[in-house]
Amino acid sequence: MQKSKLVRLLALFLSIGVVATACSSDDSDDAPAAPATTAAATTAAPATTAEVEVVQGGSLLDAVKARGTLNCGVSGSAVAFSETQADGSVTGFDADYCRAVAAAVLGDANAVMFMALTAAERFTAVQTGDVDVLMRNSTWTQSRDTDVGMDFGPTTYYDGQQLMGRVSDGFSGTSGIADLEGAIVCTNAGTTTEKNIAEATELAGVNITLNSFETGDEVWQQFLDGACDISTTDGSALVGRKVKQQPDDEEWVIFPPTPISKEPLGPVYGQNDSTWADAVNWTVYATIILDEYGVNQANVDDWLAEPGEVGRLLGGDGELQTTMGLSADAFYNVIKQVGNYSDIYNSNLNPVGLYREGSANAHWKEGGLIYSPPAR
Ligand SMILES: N[C@@H](CCC(=O)N[C@@H](CS)C(=O)NCC(=O)O)C(=O)O
Repeated sequence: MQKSKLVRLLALFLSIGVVATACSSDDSDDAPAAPATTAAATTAAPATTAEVEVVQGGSLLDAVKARGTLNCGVSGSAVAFSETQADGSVTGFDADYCRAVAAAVLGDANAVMFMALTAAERFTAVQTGDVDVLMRNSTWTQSRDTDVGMDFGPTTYYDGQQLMGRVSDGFSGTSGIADLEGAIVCTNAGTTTEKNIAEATELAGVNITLNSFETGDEVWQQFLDGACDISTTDGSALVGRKVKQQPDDEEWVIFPPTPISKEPLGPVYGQNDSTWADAVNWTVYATIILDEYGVNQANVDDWLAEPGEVGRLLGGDGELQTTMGLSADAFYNVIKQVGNYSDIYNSNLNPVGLYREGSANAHWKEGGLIYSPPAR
């Protein structure tokens, strides 16, 4: 066994020991905790089952390959990002990134077991190993990255928090925090958006009533019923919900023009498993790099003989993929079965009116932030 691997395994055994000790006072059960149902539980200590699975297999990458399916956490009700359909299938930008990882790791984009999670449940599901990866409009923050046993992958969607109000209440596209005095503001429990709005109004000396709900559907029902003056969350979710619930209505208005926060959304997985992290991260990077070259789902077969970076990523010279534990054609499978970044973005987000052009999600050569390290 390589020394580095041995050291890593020892570190994992030690971390399990620490976790077991930390849990012993209030949690004698060895089974993974059920997903949390309250916001407070998002900081629960990790259970050990997934980590044991990782130790035995060396990495979650081996465990997922042995299982043959990817367990992927999603929202299930985030319009255009992950929506559970009547037939049980899940569609959307985040759902497609679950499929992309399955295509890379398992050669089959359909080998995904989706798990719908509320905002408050999602991080416990990562910590316990209930999901291998979370693709659930989850914002990368310092506390989440450092406090609760998780690592974050590359940002797939640069978002920011905005608010939705009614024109008849006096709100317009240029309204701001200062206009919220006395408003009943609704959002989801266990989110950055809940914290951001509380902080922003407090700092501005504006008094609001903040009501937090477990699911997005509850928030929107409250807003529709008139029980909330304002609904606030990631701007993309406001746009999606407006299109879904009030497509032709000018009454709902989104503001302020510049979001009140940064919400970089992307994959989340258990910490300290860099082999697994590499598999997820380079899946995302491959969709970005191949997009730069114009290699997409429709034309990928025409590029197979291409030299250089495209050839390396598509498997002609696929040593980089095999070295990281994937098949040489792992990223060919991603593009062929799911698509490149633009394919995934445009097919899911254009229909609700979200476009890359002019946004932070544009290609870096077009003034955006979507950028990948080189494949070499
Ligand atoms: N990005 C924020 C918010 C994520 C979040 O859960 N947003 C809610 C409010 S839109 C959501 O996605 N709900 C699904 C829905 O809109 O139904 C975070 O990571 O805390």
